[in-house]
Amino acid sequence: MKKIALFLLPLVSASCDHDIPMVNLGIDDTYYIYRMQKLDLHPALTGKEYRWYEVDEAGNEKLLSSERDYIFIAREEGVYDLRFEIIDEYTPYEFDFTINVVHEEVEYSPYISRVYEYCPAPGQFINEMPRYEEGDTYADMLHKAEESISGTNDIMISLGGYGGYVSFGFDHTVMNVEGQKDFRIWGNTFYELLQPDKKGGSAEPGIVCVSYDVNCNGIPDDPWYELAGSEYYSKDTRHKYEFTYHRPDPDRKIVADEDNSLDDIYYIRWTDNDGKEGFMAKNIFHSQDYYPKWVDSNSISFSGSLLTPNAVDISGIGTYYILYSLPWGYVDNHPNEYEDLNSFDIGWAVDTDGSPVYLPGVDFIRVYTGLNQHCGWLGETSTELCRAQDLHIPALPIMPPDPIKDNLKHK
Ligand SMILES: [Ca+2]
Ligand SMILES: [Ca+2]
Ligand SMILES: [Ca+2]
Repeated sequence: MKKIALFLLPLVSASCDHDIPMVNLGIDDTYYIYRMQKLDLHPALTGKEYRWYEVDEAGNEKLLSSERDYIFIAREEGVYDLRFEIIDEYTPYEFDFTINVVHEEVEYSPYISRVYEYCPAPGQFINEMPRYEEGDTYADMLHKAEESISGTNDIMISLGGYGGYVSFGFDHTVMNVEGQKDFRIWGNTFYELLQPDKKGGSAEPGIVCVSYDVNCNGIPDDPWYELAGSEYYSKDTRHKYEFTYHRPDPDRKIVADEDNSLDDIYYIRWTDNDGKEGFMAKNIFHSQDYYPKWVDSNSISFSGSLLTPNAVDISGIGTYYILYSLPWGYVDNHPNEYEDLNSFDIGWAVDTDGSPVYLPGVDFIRVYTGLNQHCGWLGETSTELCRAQDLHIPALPIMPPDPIKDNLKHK
């Protein structure tokens, strides 16, 4: 087989050379696409270098990309004139084409439309928010997570302890508007009242990551970038952290700590890539299993950045903890009425070395619990969320309850 292939190769390539003028560039003269949707352009011809330009009415070129492939996307409707050039001494090529960006047929929702991944860490609200029912598979739990947080359903889901995450998206690409925050996420943080000036209470900061569907397959299998919040460059933030939870050992010694309302302090063992280990305790308020019941594997691993603990036991005897809010850039970190402090700029995206990355928009947003912290009877710190909104799509008016109709429903 190999010999035949080698023998045929020169013939095939000779005939290819001869055919080049007949080969289609693979780019049409005119396209119609919806705003905030991608047009994935793959020229069929090759050369030494490539240039994609947008050309204005006066004929001025604005360079868009020097890669062979290009994804076009626009937030604004209109007619866009593009020019594609192949720079090559033997086969140069120039091609002008037009992209008409039109309004979507079905109005976009400003809220979550899909949950792609729900992979919480163990925790006191796991198997409850959303609720696991006997026989539920991962797909069932994913569906429950989606039902909880899509649209304005506003049902809290918990991500459990450090690393647990959810990934979601919208019915369009969330555009990165220069100099503006792009999306907002709702959690369940409140400020406590003893120290009103200090912005603390129940802040359980979740770290946000974003991803652009660069292979245009609709699946979150593309690079993820962390949004660098206020603590990203702090010397106290640990990057490239890896953390593993181990399924509870049925033969473990059950030890209670009654002072802290814990009935099993060696409940779920964890290990990290610093060689440390510890335990997630079970408390007396949550009797269900903390380890996700739909997970078959005996360990669950997470990785990302680790924030420094934000809780202080101001009672000194474990009765009153304040979990202080971080300045900005985290989920479930300030009460929902503070819109700006719960909003995120795609322009904060950084790569694994902390260098800024430009993304035209994002198709996938991931939130994970950013701390490994246990606060006595309060239990482990876990990020919760219930809604997200694209800030560039107007919010839908929320209908006030109709007392007459609601009354009829109850009869
Ligand atoms: Ca932005
Ligand atoms: Ca993809
Ligand atoms: Ca919370």
